[in-house]
Amino acid sequence: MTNALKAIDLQANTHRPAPTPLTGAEIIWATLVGEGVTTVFGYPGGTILPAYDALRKFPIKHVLVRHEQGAAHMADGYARASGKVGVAMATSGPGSTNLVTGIATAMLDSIPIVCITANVSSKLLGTDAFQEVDITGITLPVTKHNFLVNKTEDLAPVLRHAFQIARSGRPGPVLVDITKDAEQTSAVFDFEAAKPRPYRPHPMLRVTDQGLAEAADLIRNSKRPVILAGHGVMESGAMEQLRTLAERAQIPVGLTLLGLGGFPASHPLNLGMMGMHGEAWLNDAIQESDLLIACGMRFDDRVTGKLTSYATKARKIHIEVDPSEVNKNVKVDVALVGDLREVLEMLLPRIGTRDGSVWIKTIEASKGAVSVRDIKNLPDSGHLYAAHVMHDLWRLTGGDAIVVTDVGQHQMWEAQYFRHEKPRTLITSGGLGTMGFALPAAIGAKFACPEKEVWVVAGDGGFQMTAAELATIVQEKIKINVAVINNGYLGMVRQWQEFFYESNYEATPLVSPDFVKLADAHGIPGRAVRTRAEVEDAVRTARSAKGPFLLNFLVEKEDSVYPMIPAGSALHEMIRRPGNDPLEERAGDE
Ligand SMILES: Cc1cc2nc3c(=O)[nH]c(=O)nc-3n(C[C@H](O)[C@H](O)[C@H](O)COP(=O)(O)OP(=O)(O)OC[C@H]3O[C@@H](n4cnc5c(N)ncnc54)[C@H](O)[C@@H]3O)c2cc1C
Ligand SMILES: Cc1ncc(C[n+]2csc(CCOP(=O)(O)OP(=O)(O)O)c2C)c(N)n1
Ligand SMILES: [Mg+2]
Repeated sequence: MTNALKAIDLQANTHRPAPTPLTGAEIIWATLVGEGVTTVFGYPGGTILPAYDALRKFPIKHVLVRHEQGAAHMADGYARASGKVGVAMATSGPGSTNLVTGIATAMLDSIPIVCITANVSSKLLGTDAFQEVDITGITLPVTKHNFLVNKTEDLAPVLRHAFQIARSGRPGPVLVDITKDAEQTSAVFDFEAAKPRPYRPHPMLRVTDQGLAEAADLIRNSKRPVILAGHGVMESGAMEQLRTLAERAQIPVGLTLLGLGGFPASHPLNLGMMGMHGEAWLNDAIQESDLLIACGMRFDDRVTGKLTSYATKARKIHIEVDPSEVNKNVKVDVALVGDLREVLEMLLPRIGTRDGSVWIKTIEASKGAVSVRDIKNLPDSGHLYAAHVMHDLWRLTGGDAIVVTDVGQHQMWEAQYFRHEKPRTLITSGGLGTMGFALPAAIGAKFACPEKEVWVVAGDGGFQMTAAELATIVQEKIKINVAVINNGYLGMVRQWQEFFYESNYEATPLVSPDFVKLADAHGIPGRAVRTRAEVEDAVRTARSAKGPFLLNFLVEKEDSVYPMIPAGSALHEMIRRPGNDPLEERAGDE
């Protein structure tokens, strides 16, 4: 057994082994092992070679990506699917700058990842040496924190601190940049001694008795309450507590895009997604509400529309872990600043049963005919709509799959028509809205949950941004199904051009390769799907294939996502689907 592996034994923690001298390169891996990391996503190069050279001594799986952006998205997808910290690695210069979009994507959605980059040797720093960039400077605004390490003895404490920062409080990405000489020289490795000081919550994190009492009073006296549940439900693991609150007080629940799956789609109190492309009845209910209970959501502009006319009749309770989010976009009456699950556990004993039936019936009535129309029963017009594809994908997988979407119209149709029952089954870039996210993030999700069925749902535009990662799927021999929603356009931008720029389709018609042939070039089977009648068999074939499978859905080219609140308009000022269209805005249940 090498010294390095002996050092890893200390994970067992049964006794404290003697501190061991290791090279910096070995310390990186030994610390990752100690932190419980089993998989990293990365791409090598000159300055990070010492670390790659030491990798063979450690029980860590390295996934070779095709572009470092893919490594960051894979780490992100791994974190979103598992709730653990994802890890990406890159070399100096272009390797590290290629990570930036992936880091910003994780930052905007509060995802815990640690990115390890190498830099030139410390004596060359600041000399414009070959492949030198100031990656800590570049990523300062898009990381929760970052470090530059140029001393081997600092490596273990800094890396351990990085993991603590990434996963504590409001999670987020942390970057650790390591000079080449710090990888090459040796120091004593003592995992236990490198433990960071215990995480101390922000001093403003406090939930007072008075705050809890005020919140309970508001809930008791409210006639038209709505719970707004967000991504924080998943991040704090508060699904049960949220459900108890909703059921006990009979309060309907609306979800943000990133909150989907935090409350079961089939639950009678679930009103679906709120906001720009959310359910009309939910947006109307928010505008009519007298009490909003925001749980782990940050009142994003896609959610509120025009702030001055947002839910003006409602008092507001905000349960949120990051004090800087409170009163940022929407002024609230009661702020309970802390971890959502803990706060709900403190609040629930004060919540009694309520009769919410009048308000719930009012909302039900506002759904009108839309809620009872079943998309499957609409006559087949010969056209294939993305909505059909999403609905069938949900039906045929029994909703029991992880769906990783890209960004655009297909992302919104997925949110509307695939009904997520469980947390962490929708993985999507919400805050940055990063095209190219889906394929690499799905690879990360599959490594996190190898037993789960994983589907990529991507547009023809975004898929081309990171399609090179098909080769990673093949090299790693993993089973992922890919659904390209191919409308021949950068569809979401085309929709904005149609609505707001007099249908001037500048730079949005898109010529694509034959995606089935592209898959074939990678050794991945595929099929083009042109009609609704073919969807079911195609999905079944993809699911039953042993390896990855690609479906190229050639859908209606100029369909739009409805409803839509134009940017800057009030929540109730929705553009609705024009009448007599073959598709209703929303499908009802089966
Ligand atoms: C094309 C496009 C269209 C979109 N349209 C819509 C739309 O129609 N509707 C919609 O909802 N979104 C839409 N989005 C997504 C939108 O931009 C935001 O990403 C999303 O609304 C944010 O949801 P969130 O606030 O729940 O999650 P986040 O942005 O992740 O915020 C989570 C909040 O929870 C807090 N939190 C984290 N952990 C905890 C914890 N343990 N305890 C308590 N609080 C915690 C965080 O501090 C943060 O404030 C769209 C995105 C795109 C790309
Ligand atoms: C990296 C990046 N560049 C540009 C955009 C702006 N944008 C948002 S949606 C979209 C169109 C996406 O087209 P496609 O992938 O074909 O999906 P569709 O909307 O057609 O479903 C564009 C260009 C973005 N979100 N991300
Ligand atoms: Mg498209």
